[in-house]
Amino acid sequence: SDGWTDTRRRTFPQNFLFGAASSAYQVEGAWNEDGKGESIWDRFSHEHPEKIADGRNGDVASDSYHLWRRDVEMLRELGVDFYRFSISWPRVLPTGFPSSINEAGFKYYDNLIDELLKYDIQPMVTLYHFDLTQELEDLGGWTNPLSVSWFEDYAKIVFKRYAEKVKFWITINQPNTICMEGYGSDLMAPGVNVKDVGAYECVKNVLLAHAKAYRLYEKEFKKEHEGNVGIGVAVNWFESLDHNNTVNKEAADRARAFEFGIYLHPIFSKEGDFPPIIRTIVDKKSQEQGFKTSRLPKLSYEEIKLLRGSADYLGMNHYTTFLVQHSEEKFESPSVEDDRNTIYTQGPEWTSGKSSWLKSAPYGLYKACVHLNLNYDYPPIIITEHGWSTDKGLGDQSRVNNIRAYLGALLLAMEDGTQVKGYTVWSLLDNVEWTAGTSERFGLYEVDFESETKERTARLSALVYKHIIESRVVEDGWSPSSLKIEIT
Ligand code: PNW
Repeated sequence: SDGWTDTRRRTFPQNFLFGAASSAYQVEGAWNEDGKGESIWDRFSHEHPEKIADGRNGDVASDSYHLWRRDVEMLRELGVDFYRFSISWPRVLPTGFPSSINEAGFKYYDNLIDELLKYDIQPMVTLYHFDLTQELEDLGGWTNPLSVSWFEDYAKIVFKRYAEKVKFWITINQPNTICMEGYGSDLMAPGVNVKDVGAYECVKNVLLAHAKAYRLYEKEFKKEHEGNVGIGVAVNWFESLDHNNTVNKEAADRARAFEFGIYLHPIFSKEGDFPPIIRTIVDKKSQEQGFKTSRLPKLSYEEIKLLRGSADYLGMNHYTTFLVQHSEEKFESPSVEDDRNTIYTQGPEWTSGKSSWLKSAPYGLYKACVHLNLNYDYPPIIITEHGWSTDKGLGDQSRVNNIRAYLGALLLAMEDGTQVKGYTVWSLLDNVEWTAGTSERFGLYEVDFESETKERTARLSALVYKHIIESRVVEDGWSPSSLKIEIT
């Protein structure tokens, strides 16, 4: 058999962890309640309502700030081992600085965490999922080298408060989104669009912020509390459009380096530092463009050492695959796009999610795992996000197909030695999908955003996921309608 069509029954090991995810801005709402500070997404969505597809922003969102009991009830219905959620920095430190601590904000997370533990669901806490305080942004945000210590100070307060109860930590979610879209474009908050040096300054600072938080935990909390600290990186797969075309194969190498190698190499490679291919390209371009120093900042020997090995596991966010070509057309210069110089397409035959970028190509997850194994020597991995978008509606057969297909690919990757400890569905419930508003639904549970009560209802995929968790099996051709499952 060719490995892709074989129907042998594979099972997830008993100690494999299944979970579901969300993030603060996307679900909490209560944007200015009980002393919460303003975040860059509050500012961005209020100043640019035209950028939010259906105008629905995070002001109320899924109202999880008030409905957390129901959220935990849903997690119990699913039977998950853990819940990945993020702490809103501006909710707990309204200015961003430790000089002002919002006890009411912390109380919300106290309640959520205690409720989870009461039912034996492990909290997996993301410290930063895109919602910087506006006050820190006004000081330059992630382009200011001081952001490293701002984040470290914040992390220390949160570690102190929850080290006893939280054993899984993610420092920062998706540096590529933060830096390339938040600073290198106007697509995501803060949308400052500093294409020349901003995005790379951000990359360096975000990486160092992560590493400082990791070392802090290692030094002050690890021994007593034995938690695991990782970073969340978008590791989608990037495949050359054709395989007998050297130019496109090199373009795919560049795509992988610029999309995720730039974050993984400093942390997970033996040598550390930025990937040589990026150093070479950006140094050369910078010189041609008349910069005195490279637009890609240098890492000092100390910084390289600090970063290398600064993760107990890789939090891998994987959604889709892109086919890569070398670009003949010139991009705006200077910019990261121009440095990378690639064009992405996707297979016309691949099933489409609701999001324009989301196509189903499960072999990409397998290949991404093999790539990580070869380049970073079989790193411990938790899939911290994978998911599928649909319209609203409960009959989400396409999500069921997608999750089952990707879990099947994951089992193959594990059979070939990939060290995967757990898997997380994005998302537990419908939420505010950044600039897509609520026009793209990722939830296992539907949220009725029209209603005052933001009622949640299980979709078909919730029932299927529950069954997968229980049985540890993903069967091809398995039809949920043939089973009588009840949500309890
Ligand atoms: C993630 N891609 O972003 C974010 O971490 C979540 O907050 C978000 O809700 C979720 O995915 C769904 O969009 C991504 O282009 C954005 O492949 C884009 C991609 C992947 C992940």
